[in-house]
Amino acid sequence: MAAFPEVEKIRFEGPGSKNPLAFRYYDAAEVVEGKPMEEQLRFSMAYWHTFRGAGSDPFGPGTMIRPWEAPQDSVENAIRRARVAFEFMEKLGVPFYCFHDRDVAPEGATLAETNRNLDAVVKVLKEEQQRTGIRLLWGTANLFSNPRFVHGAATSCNADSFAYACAQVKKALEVTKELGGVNYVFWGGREGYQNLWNTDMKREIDHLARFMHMAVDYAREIGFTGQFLFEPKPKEPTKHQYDFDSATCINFLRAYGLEKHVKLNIETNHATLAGHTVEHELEVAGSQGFLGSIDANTGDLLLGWDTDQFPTDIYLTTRIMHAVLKYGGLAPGGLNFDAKVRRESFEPIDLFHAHVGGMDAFARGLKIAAAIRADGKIASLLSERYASWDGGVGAEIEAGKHDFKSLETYMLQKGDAAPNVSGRQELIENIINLYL
Ligand code: XUL
Ligand code: CO
Repeated sequence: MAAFPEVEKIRFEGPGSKNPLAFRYYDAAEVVEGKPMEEQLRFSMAYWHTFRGAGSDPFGPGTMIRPWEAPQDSVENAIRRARVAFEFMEKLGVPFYCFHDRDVAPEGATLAETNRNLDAVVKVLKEEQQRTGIRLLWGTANLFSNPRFVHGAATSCNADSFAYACAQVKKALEVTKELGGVNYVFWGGREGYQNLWNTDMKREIDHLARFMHMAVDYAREIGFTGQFLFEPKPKEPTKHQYDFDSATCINFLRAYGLEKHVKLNIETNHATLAGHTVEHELEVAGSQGFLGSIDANTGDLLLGWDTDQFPTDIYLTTRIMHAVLKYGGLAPGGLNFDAKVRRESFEPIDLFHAHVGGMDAFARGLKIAAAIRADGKIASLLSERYASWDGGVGAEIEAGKHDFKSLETYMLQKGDAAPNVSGRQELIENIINLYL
């Protein structure tokens, strides 16, 4: 029986459509910068928010109406939920999904039983993937919900929690491979600290590197060829997460010899919690060759936590897609909606409204970013700004032909630096608004 009988397959109806269950801008087949939108955007649904998010917050329990859920979770319930998830994704027309191991199947009394539960649901996920053609963008392990990870997992003071985490990631990698996952994500969960007096930071970070090396080694051993991704987040749940931002993560990967194996999965709301914009984080990653994938969402200006809202701001999606196009696309990464409907939006249909809005906002952002690039006004203002490096002393410095002494001689002869020209920020902002 269908879980969403009132919803037909969501179709592209164009900007004039008033149908809330239609795309106005996302036309999967429309070619933008040489590729169909479907390939440029690589949308993914996050299983944890859309199919496990109950709507609880620190002040009250869940509110979501989900008729397919039994009061008590079980493998049978998880299998029914998996079928509903695929009905949802099929109707939405989203080509990928992502999950944590514990999103899709319940924990058992022992690790062995938990693994058996997971296998039973993975069988169904595989069947549904084959039936629909929907693919796994990435798998990951939940190393933060169970109380055994109260002090963290890979950075726990308890060696047994570390060992459990390794066993869990081993299984999650096997399952991700089994389902043809094209990436595998590490998000820190509780890898961080609340209090430095009880924390051996150096030892914990060394352990995190050991853990990631073991994952890379095991992936090679089983022939998993997906891309590893590390997801920066500065705080929440711990006061100070070790994977703070792009720059911190890149430094960690390079310091521990992981830079050839791991790229970054950048999330908008995590960037803003770090006091950055998401385009800053994308630029830091992209310019250093670490741009892997995006967790698409947004925070709230007036709320200081990870609200994980669906992105509907066209200016935001334009800036993100401009960075994505600049760095040659996201594949094998994608745009994963790590976003949840509000606690007050508790009906199943709200899940469709949320995703349709997010997909349309990104399709629009893609088209606007492509128009900005095609027009070239912003690009020429940028290259004019650096013109002094294209010839003369600038080009000589870049070519390594100078040192402090020769530059002193140059400046002593010249007397003073050439005058600066305006940065034209307001003009640039006005030009951007012409495309929106
Ligand atoms: C938490 C978060 C996670 C990761 C996957 O803030 O973003 O859902 O994306 O573990
Ligand atoms: Co995320």
